[in-house]
Amino acid sequence: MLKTPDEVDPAFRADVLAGLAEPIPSIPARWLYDLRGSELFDDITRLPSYYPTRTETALLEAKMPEIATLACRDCAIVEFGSGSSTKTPLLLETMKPRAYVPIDISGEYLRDSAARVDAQFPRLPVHPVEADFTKEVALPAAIEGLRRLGFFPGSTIGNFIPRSATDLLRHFRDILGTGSKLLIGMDRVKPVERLLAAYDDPQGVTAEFNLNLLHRINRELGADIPVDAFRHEARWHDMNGRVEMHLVAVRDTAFAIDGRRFAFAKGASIHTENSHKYGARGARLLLLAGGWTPLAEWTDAAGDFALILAEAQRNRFAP
Ligand code: AVI
Repeated sequence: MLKTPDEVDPAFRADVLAGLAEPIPSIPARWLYDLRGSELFDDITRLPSYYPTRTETALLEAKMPEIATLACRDCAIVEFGSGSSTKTPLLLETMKPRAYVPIDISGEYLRDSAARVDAQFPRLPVHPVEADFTKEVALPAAIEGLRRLGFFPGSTIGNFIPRSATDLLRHFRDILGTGSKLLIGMDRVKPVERLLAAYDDPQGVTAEFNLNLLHRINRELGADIPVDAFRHEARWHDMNGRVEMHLVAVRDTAFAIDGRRFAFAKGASIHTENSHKYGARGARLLLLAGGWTPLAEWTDAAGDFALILAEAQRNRFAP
């Protein structure tokens, strides 16, 4: 559906114009998720080669009684970026929290998922908050006085460069407060072939997800990007420990956005996403740097994915 100029987020336009003019052209990954992008991401989570979602879900199913005992006694669960909230029922069933606070930037998704949780858990108070969790978030007054458990599944933390990931974890600590806990999903480093297969599936769904960004720019910003002049590429950046998504020009090409011209020589790329993978110690160090002390962690038998429970302890400086 074509958006009128008033409906287009000005930050999208600004990020695209600034990002494409950078010496290494890039566009922030959050713009991958318009309605079509979110549908395609949902499809990705069901692909055989995309292991994170099913591994994390199985891990939650298998370990939930133990996680619940350590994580939540009479607590309020605050979910950051609840999206379609598919993993949430597992927590709610076992933890029996006193309240559930889903936070999501998309009001539409939020209302749908809150309604689903309401229907499934009629006695649970649900307080949806429509907000960008990277910015200021006011928690509902109704959960004042309750212990808090933050829930940040899916390895979404991996989509932030470590510096921003640390800022985000500190921000979660500020939102939830000292003494709160955080249950976070983190994808592990593994052989490159498996990582690349997860981000470049033979069905081409991830390619469509990545290329949808160019369609979105054309749709919303009235651009004339020849989408067939680009192809999806997943790359492993060993030094930075991440899978990167790029859109690579397959021929020399040029296009205009808002009257500004951009030229890409064959082989040049637009960097569209990072997905950092952590080893056991790296993951814990990231949490510690963000103000969260790891308490326990769970991984699947193959060690593909980790769920870590951490606590926002009062600051203590040795000795
Ligand atoms: C949302 N996020 C955790 C996904 C990931 O694995 O980094 C996004 C994604 N991009 C391509 N495939 C999945």
